[in-house]
Amino acid sequence: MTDKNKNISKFLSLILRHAPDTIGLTLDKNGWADVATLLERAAAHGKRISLEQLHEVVASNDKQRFAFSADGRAIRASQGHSLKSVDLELAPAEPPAILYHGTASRFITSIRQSGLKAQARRHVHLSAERATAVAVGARYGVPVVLTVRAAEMHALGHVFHRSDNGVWLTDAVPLRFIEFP
Ligand code: HQG
Repeated sequence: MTDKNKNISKFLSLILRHAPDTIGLTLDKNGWADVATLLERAAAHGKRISLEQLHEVVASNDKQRFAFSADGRAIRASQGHSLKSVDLELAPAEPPAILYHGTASRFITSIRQSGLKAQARRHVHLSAERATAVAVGARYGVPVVLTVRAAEMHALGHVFHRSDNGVWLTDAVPLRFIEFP
């Protein structure tokens, strides 16, 4: 991603995951924003993005964070929302035996007490690859990778979803399913 596209991606993350109201935009209940309205409201708030640029950002995004609707008229973030009102309506999915969660060393004492809980976001985020978890954890400090016995959780009735960009989501991970390094 170029610096310019990264900047637009950050702006879209803010608007489509957390705070559409900062530019007077509303998302529908499944998190979709009308593309024309998004570009118009963004421009009115000093953020000029062309339709072509938007398509480039979506296509070149390193984590494929955004997706267009089938008709191309709407756009949404594929995961990572904090907005309580958004329901992505992802189908439940069967996770692999093990999933990883990347966190920072300073959160370990708390996680050892209460397990993994969604903080500002709607879900706890897990990944199938350890390397992804290292990068996720490094955002907050010295990374620590926790191993989650996902298949066992699933067998006991915990619901998992897989976002369109491959992130595994669940409401919370109780302590007994977590292995610490
Ligand atoms: C931690 C990025 C204390 C948790 C990434 C994490 C991801 C606890 C932080 C996506 C805790 C929440 C999400 C407990 C969990 N006590 N701390 N009981 N339970 N935590 O940002 O997973 O680049 O909401 O370990 O790639 O870091 O934005 O979640 O460190 O997919 O597209 O509380 O964000 O994607 O932090 O990251 P976050 P996350 P994007």
